[in-house]
Amino acid sequence: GLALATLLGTPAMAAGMVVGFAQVGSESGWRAAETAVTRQEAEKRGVDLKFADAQQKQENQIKAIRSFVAQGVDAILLAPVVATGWDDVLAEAKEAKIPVVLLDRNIETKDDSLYLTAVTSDQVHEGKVAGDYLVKQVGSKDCKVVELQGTTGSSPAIARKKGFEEAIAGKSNISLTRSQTGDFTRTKGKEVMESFIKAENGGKDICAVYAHNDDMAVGAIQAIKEAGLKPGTDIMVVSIDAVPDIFAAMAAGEANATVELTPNMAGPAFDALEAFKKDGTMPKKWIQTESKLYTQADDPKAVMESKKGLGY
Ligand code: GYE
Repeated sequence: GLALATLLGTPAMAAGMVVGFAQVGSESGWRAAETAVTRQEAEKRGVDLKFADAQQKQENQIKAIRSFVAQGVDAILLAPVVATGWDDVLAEAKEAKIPVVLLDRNIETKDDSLYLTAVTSDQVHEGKVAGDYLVKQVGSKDCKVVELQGTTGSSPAIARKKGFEEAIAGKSNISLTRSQTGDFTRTKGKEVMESFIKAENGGKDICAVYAHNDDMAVGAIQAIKEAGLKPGTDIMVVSIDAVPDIFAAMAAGEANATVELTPNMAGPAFDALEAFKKDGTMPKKWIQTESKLYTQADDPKAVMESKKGLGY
């Protein structure tokens, strides 16, 4: 049994591999699911996962990476909180011949050799998908949109803004009137939405809110309700991630659409690392995950149920 399994090489090719994971934090439901899936994937494959929660601070992630390098781990997973400022610490990992795989966020660097591959979605496209949906729903009526941005300086905040702006460019009836960071959290999403509502005639002048993630959208929904308006009808709600809570909101008619992002970034990352460790196989530089639009027409209750077990 054992010898055959070893010969076939199917299970646990990464068995014994020690992998450090420099995680952003636990700002969102999606993030918590990604952490859960990463732990599940590691366990399934016999990977010893060293987990470091950076509480949204780049300096903590840099410290975690330095500590992983000092421990001599076999590989590092990095979900970079912001896009810039990684060159020095990644050069240290490279020097120690420790491959780094980027998860869910991108970095800006002139030296692509500082990481093995990146498992991410096309974040500009996500913003574009959300924007295209809104443009279609709005038709020819006038629409003032407010935007809740993700963490300042993070690749999804930069790219999701860009993609959305591309979608509404040239539509003279649609304008982005306010845009501020809600740091990808429910609490800040709600707070910022409250201030938008105050500034826009008690919310009556707002036609739609575009949130860079579902958690901020859930916070915004709360703020809209407290202002005595109906989310989903008085103010449209469009966001990104596809966490179970947004499907509950869609089922209740309080959210309109979301763009799906898989929390399973670690699966493809470990696949790439296993192949690389085995015989030096170089993965594609970008392992792109899918971005699918869901609306109220997609049986949100059923989708919500189907999400359970995927880290949620
Ligand atoms: O959409 C958001 C999270 O980095 C793409 O981070 C990820 C984003 C995700 O906090 O919910």
